[in-house]
Amino acid sequence: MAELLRLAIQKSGRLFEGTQALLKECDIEFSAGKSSLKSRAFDFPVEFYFLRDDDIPTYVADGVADAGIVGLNALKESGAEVTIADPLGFGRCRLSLAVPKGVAYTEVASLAGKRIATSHPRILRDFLKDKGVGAHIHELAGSVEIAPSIGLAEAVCDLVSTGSTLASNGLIEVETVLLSEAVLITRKNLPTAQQGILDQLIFRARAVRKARHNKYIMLNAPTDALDRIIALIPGATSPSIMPLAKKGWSSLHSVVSDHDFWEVIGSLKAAGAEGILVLPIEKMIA
Ligand code: PRT
Ligand code: ZN
Repeated sequence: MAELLRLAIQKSGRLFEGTQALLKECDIEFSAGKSSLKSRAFDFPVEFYFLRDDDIPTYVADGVADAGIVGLNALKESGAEVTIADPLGFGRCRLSLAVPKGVAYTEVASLAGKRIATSHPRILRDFLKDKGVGAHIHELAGSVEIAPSIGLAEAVCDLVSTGSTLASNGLIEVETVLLSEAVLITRKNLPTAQQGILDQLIFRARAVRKARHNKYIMLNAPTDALDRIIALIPGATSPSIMPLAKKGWSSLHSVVSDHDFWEVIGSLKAAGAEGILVLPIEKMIA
């Protein structure tokens, strides 16, 4: 039987969609019935294990799965000994300390002797130790944000993305403990065959991620304005330039980062570019 990479992913929840979308863009597709625990990818040597996110780091560390996709927060909280092979750029959130509105807070030391509710006790304990602050950690499995209003704690340490959950519970975010995103993890001492499959997966994921952050741009400009325009969009290697039927004009194709995209477009127009077309890129290989 051909070698497979056993990849553990979240069965359902906040990481499932991002995981599936990334894999799809990598041309790795699978079907997952509601009750299935395993599934084989079409056209790629991966077998998926559908698990709860909290279990993924241990499954990988124990070698039951070869690799996994999990939030950095869940990985750190598990303490599992695995290797982070690649950050994946989705599932971004932060683990933050928050206190009720109106409570005096100046620094972490303000929490000395207080009770802090969290579902990330290990990360919080390490953070407080690092800051030299002694506080009581009250571990909760969920609904951490309601702890202060029911008198269970004076502060919380919880995951935040938009901040609306904290706000609607009258809490103010005061400190970032950890920045998190989905990461690809692997077990130690991956056999050569599985390492090869993992490398292909990483290669594809990077090409997809790079493409997401760049756009293909086509524009027309007077040939004598090209030097200024090229300086604005140097492209991956160098822009392509083609003469237009209109004398003294050229067409230029290049790649532009989404980072300062609108500013660059403004500068291109000011430099004489016309008929600017911007297209999404599917894959980008350096
Ligand atoms: O069933 P299973 O155990 O697999 O899932 P789960 O319920 O434990 O986890 P799930 O699906 O909620 O989250 C999985 C992972 O998604 C987390 O470990 C994080 O890495 C990541 N993630 C990203 C988040 C959030 N954003 C997030 N906002 N996980 C949780 N939240 C929660 C947060 O706990 C709070 O209740 O969303 C609320 C805050 O959201 P905002 O937008 O109001 O700030
Ligand atoms: Zn979970």
